[in-house]
Amino acid sequence: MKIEVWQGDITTLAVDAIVNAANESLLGGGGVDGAIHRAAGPALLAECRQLPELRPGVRCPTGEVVATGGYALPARHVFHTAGPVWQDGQRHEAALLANCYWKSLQLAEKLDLMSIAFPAISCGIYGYPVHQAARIAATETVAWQRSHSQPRRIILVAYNTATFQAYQQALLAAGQSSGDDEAPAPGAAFVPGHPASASF
Ligand code: AR6
Repeated sequence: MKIEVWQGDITTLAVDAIVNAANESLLGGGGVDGAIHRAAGPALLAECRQLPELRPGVRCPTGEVVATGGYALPARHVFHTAGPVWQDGQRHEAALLANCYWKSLQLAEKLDLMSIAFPAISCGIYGYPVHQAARIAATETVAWQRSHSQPRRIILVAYNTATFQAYQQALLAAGQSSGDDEAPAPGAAFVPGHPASASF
């Protein structure tokens, strides 16, 4: 298998887990977080409110991951992670962003999940430069897939064409060649015929 890149709305994906680019409070927000809460329905926020606060207002420290149900989403689980706010690149942003990916994959393996989809964590409101973030997403997911058998399907979701292209470049740089060298896994057609769908 290769890391897949898909352009579109992550809330439509029927995968075992979608990752939410949340904030430390886990009480919702804009961007993909807002879209996920709208699509999941109010039960998602109710579960998030029940999660313990580690410090006042912090249910998920930056770089960590917390799982909830998916409720009205086609995905079974939502993995909420808080990406770093981009400052100047000197505040451990890269290591924290790498943790978001790696710890989500560890949690997926622990929960025995087969498929996971990531949005471009930190690349919207949090201002992370897209090409740098794409390099981290590609490096972490390719390294994971080389050393683990599960989750078998790892999908990087781009909401726009620039992010889609950044992922393609970053996956090539991470050593994943383009081209279709393997048949898709059974049940892989979660978005049949989507024009911007690509499998690497
Ligand atoms: N499907 C896939 N990707 C999406 C979707 C969608 N429906 N909507 C947006 N994106 P952002 P962040 C892309 O801002 O930078 C929230 O308020 C978007 O184009 O959602 O980590 C949280 O509560 C971008 O590429 O997340 C936090 O406070 C990427 O998702 C804060 O924003 C991430 O953009 C987190 O900021």
